[in-house]
Amino acid sequence: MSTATTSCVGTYLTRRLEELGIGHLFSVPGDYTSDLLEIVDNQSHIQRIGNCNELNAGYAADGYARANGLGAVAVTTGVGSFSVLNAIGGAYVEMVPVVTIIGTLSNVKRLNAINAGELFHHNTGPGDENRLVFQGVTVAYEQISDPLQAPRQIDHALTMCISQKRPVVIEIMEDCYKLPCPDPQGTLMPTPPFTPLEQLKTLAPTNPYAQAIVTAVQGAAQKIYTLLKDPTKKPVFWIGHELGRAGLQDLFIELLEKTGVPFVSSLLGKAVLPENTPGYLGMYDGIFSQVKLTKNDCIIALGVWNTDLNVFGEKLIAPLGTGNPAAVLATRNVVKIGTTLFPQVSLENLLNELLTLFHSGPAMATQHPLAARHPAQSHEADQPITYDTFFAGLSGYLTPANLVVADIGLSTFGGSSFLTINRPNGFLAQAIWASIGWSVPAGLGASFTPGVRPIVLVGDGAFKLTCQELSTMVACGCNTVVFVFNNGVYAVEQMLLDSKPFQKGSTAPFEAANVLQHWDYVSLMKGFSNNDPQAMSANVNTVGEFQTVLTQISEHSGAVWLVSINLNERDFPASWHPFVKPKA
Ligand SMILES: Cc1ncc(C[n+]2csc(CCOP(=O)(O)OP(=O)(O)O)c2C)c(N)n1
Ligand SMILES: [Mg+2]
Repeated sequence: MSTATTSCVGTYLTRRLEELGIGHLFSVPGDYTSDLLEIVDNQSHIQRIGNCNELNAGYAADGYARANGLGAVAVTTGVGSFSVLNAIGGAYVEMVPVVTIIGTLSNVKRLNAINAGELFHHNTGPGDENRLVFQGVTVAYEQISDPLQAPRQIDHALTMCISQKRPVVIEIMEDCYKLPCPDPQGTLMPTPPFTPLEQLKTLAPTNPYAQAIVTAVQGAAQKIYTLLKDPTKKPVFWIGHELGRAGLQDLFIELLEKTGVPFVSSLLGKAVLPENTPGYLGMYDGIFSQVKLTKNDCIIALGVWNTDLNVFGEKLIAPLGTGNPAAVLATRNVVKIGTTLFPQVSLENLLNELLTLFHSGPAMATQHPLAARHPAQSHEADQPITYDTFFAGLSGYLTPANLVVADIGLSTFGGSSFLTINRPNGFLAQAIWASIGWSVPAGLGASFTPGVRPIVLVGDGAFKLTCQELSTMVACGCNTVVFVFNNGVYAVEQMLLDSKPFQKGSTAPFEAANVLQHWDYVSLMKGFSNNDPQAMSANVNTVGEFQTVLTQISEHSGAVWLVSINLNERDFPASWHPFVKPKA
């Protein structure tokens, strides 16, 4: 029997990535990684994308993963890996599956470092520095030095990534990429981080642990069922991004149809379901909300994470022991109802059990009249552009082919709730980790989704961190549209410090640390693209100019656009009004 294989460590990895749907690898070369990039270019179907720096490559892999299911980035050790860390921290916290490949010292060099004290470039020592740095932000870390063990290690890391939906690192010694190894065997499949309900029910008669989980799932479902059936409670669903990450939208839609109960989204869960879904009332994001909810409402939160930015300025979810008996929080495999906790209850098992309860009876009538949302307002063409007129204009322009990628700034909070997004998972924001500058590279990553034209919304301060990826967009023939909110300040920081400069008629100065150097965005685009005709840019000062630019963006559908939305530095989205009050 022949034992010949056609794989080496590098092709094994690229084949596995291809099987999992990776068509693009974000990267910056380095001598510890170059052999791998050569293999990607010459022996795989993966398109290598050359980024301007490793942080951007990491954000791009994150945006790619949010839009396509899995992302990958390859960097060199130390100088590259330490730069990509911020992006991987965000992916870990927000449950985005990203594979980071780090090229490191060969075994021989490592032994020289240990035995002869030789210090190699990009290294802090001979040891395990990457593992130490990444251990808090990965669910698997594999260090490959033996090609015969590489298949097992690669398969383990990738399986963890697609199962836990969180980042992993595969560190490969520089002399390993081209060494022969066994060919891939079988297909990698995710293993869910919980046991499916049907299986638990089969095990339950003889397995007390399974029985305890079934009891918890059934107890939680029964309590929620009772609340949903009681029209005096006026229940409302509040959905979060966990519903989208776990792909449970269809189950939730079935529940909506069975119950007739309306729903709101969280900021993180915005557009998990298309926002024209019957029963959608709008976004609830704390003090910015158009939809008002209180602690006393019968809120059934499904997959909502209790984060400070998700419920900005309000505490809707009371601590255990003080809760509203009709408030439900089902998230991270625990269900909390009033003062009772039901552990080990995954969202999927809960939804399935609830649907079983509802299947026996007829669908309930719609319980709430649906709210009319954001009535359209007309604006004069010569009116100066503001956050509010921008969002009103963009909302009317978006189609399901657009994916909105929003950075952290005044516009994310409140402003984005004025956008109606009818594409499922059509709104991406890094709204927990909240690292400014994420959106431009993440928009690059999302641009490789077939049939999608991403619209990036970014403040001028955030833009300055990572804007070089505009040039990568041009190099890759993307048609991304980037709107920069050019207000010349770190407005959010000023709001949080002291909102006085934003009060009506105020002439109070901004804190010096929050004032930005102005940029010429039209010239910048010319420089970044080397005057490529497919790189377009414009200034927008009025509502009329905005409408004109939107028309041009549609006409030049293959071009990358950078549009400067020139705002008064004291402007803010109307939803910030509750925040703009004298400092106590
Ligand atoms: C990497 C990083 N550095 C600093 C911050 C703190 N920060 C949060 S918002 C913000 C200002 C953003 O300014 P800009 O992009 O101009 O948006 P605006 O506030 O003007 O809407 C800063 C500095 C952060 N979140 N991330
Ligand atoms: Mg700004």
